[in-house]
Amino acid sequence: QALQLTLALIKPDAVAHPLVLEAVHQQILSNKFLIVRMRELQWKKEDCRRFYREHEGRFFYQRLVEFMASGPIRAYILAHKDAIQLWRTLMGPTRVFRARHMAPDSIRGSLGLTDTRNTTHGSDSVVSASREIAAFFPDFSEQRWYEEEEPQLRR
Ligand code: DAT
Ligand code: MG
Repeated sequence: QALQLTLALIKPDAVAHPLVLEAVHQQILSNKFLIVRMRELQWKKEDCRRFYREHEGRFFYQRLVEFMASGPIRAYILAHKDAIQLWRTLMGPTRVFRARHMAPDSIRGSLGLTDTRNTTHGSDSVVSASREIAAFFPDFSEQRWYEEEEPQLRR
């Protein structure tokens, strides 16, 4: 089966709490994602604005930017069959009320704090995965990975 790449983030609310960080990491491992790259970093507000530019003008945009720049985040490039959809399903709905009620066992349903402080991010399409992987891992060549690594990893 062909593998797909996605970008996953563990947001500042979750990185700040070792048990929460570990719980999210365990979800990645137990669902048999391949961790292609992983790094921790702290973003400046300007980086957050660029990353979330599609939400510019929304009422939560400023809050979101401040939150994402408020502490360290952990970024992963993950590989799996249908990685983008699988990771989004594991995360659960964006908003905490919906997550807790509709997907209580999901990452956001069990660990999310508020609509903004919702533990994780996942790319929502192949196009955004490419853009987001490049934003966090500028030295990583997605094309090279699909051509040279993926054929050896799939099974
Ligand atoms: P997702 O992170 O599920 O892709 P999104 O792209 O619509 O959701 O929004 C990006 C982030 O913005 C989201 O993870 C948290 C914040 N956000 C979205 N909707 C919000 C709302 N109604 N109130 C507060 N924060 C919100
Ligand atoms: Mg989104």
